[in-house]
Amino acid sequence: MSNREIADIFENLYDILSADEKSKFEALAYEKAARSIGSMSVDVSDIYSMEGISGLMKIPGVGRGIASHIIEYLKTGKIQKYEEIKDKYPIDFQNLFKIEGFGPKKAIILYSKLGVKNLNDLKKAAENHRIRDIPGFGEKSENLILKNISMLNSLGGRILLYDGLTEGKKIVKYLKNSDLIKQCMIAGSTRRMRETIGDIDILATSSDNKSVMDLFTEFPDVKSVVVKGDTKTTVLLNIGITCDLRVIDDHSFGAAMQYFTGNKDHNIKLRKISIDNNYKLSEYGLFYNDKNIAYDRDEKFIYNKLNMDYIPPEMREDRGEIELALQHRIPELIELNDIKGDLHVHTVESDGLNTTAEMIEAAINKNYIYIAVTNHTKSLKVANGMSDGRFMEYFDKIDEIGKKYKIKILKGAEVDILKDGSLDLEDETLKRIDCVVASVHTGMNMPEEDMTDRIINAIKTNKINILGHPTGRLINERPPYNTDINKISEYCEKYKTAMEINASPERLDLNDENILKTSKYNIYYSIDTDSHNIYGYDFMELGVGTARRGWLTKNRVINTMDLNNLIKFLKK
Ligand code: DGT
Ligand code: CA
Ligand code: CA
Ligand code: ZN
Repeated sequence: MSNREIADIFENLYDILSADEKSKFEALAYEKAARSIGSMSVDVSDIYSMEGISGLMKIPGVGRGIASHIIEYLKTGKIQKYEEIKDKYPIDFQNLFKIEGFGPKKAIILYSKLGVKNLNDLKKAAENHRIRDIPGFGEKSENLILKNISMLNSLGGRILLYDGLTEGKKIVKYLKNSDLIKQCMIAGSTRRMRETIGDIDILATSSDNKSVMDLFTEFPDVKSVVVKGDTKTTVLLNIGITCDLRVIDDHSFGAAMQYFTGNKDHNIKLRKISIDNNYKLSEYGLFYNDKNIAYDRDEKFIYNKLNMDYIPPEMREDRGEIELALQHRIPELIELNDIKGDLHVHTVESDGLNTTAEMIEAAINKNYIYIAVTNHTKSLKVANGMSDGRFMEYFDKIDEIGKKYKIKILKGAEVDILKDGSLDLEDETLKRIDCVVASVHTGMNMPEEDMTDRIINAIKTNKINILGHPTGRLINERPPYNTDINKISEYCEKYKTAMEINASPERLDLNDENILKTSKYNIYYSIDTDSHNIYGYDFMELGVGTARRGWLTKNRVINTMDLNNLIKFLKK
């Protein structure tokens, strides 16, 4: 299927050419062609092979000139004019568009006057105050550019999953709230629950594209409109990334969701398998003898037609899932509904913001049947860590409060693993604890061998139930500790210590890759939110998403157990 590639090139040509008044009409011609080719369900290569150039010229918006570009692309995989323009303007448009108010026109002006090709050049130019004197910019926009760049850089151009998912849901809700929309869903990396998001992708179907796009650009969190078209509109959001909205034919929704969920490598492999089976897969459908057999069908239909199990979005990373699906061995992944409680929760007693009663009531609202209250221990002074004495008093209080509720309150602690691997609580105190989470919070720069020994020594005390945030990384902020995760897994298996999948947005620790690595061992996991207030419970969705990206089934996760089995596990 070449339609998408050709439409993208024409869209890019539109972006570039529309910057110049002189080529405005030419630009509009490309945009028109991009629009009709981008929404066609018949492949242009089929039209060309059956009807030649006159067939192509029947496509709305395609004249002889554009038709010959299409033919050129079909024959050579390139369009010379586009290659030349890319040579003339070697500009990283996509990333520059992430700056507020930046469209093709501004990008080309700054390239022509200052040689700005990318964000780095732009930053230097702004820092040296070379932008303020360019007509149409001024001091204010120079400052704004600097502010925008520092925001983008601090996030590496990508934002946390939680922020992308929250914003994406908000946009979908906003669009669905109008009566213009038939179907609307989040696609892309956000749907795959990747830990960071480069841009948000949303698909919608409607009989009134134009009004949908108007509505979209009026969304209150939109900072500026990057490109507005009838089938695709890109906006910059206040949270610092862009969002693509594609409005597509309702009958192609399943195929489009498959295509735009990605990832790219997964899609490429799937397309190859389609061809091997005499099908053609595209964002418009699954075609057999030019008939779209996926008309009005969902993603599952498409995977099944290709003799595969349905592959959940979180697995679509070309990490062996396609091969597994062909053998009908896709596991039944854990779901948010399987979670019966949260085993890592803080309260005001250490560094939480809500009282024990408030945290309990919020857990009841989540329909949980148990939680473990796990405050910090004494050596973690910055988090108001509790002494053994305070824990003992607190446990009396929990026994008392516990009687009032149907939900089971497990007495817990997040015990510091000290530098030598010993635990930061007396044995007497530990004996009273139902659920021991143990974590490293200090001395995080130890060499690999020392850090591995430190954690293993802690596990070997045989008093730990859950190894908290096992690698210590903070996304875009702090690298993981140096450890040998395989060796640690061996000891977790031997001592029945679950590894945590910490669901805090900036942690997601273990991450997907480490789950895939460690799940070869016969170990369990605990998906916990590490909540410091009642809203923290909502992070569970991120933890489950991460577990699904690590291919986990519910029987590997201890907080899907009923209370009796959980208590059995905790007692070892
Ligand atoms: P991101 O935005 O960097 O977090 O990651 P994605 O996966 O959301 O990537 P994005 O937004 O560039 O594209 C969304 C999906 O659209 C991507 O996962 C697969 C599909 N897609 C985009 N471009 C291409 C392409 O050139 N070929 C194929 N086969 N698929 C593509
Ligand atoms: Ca994306
Ligand atoms: Ca995108
Ligand atoms: Zn911690």
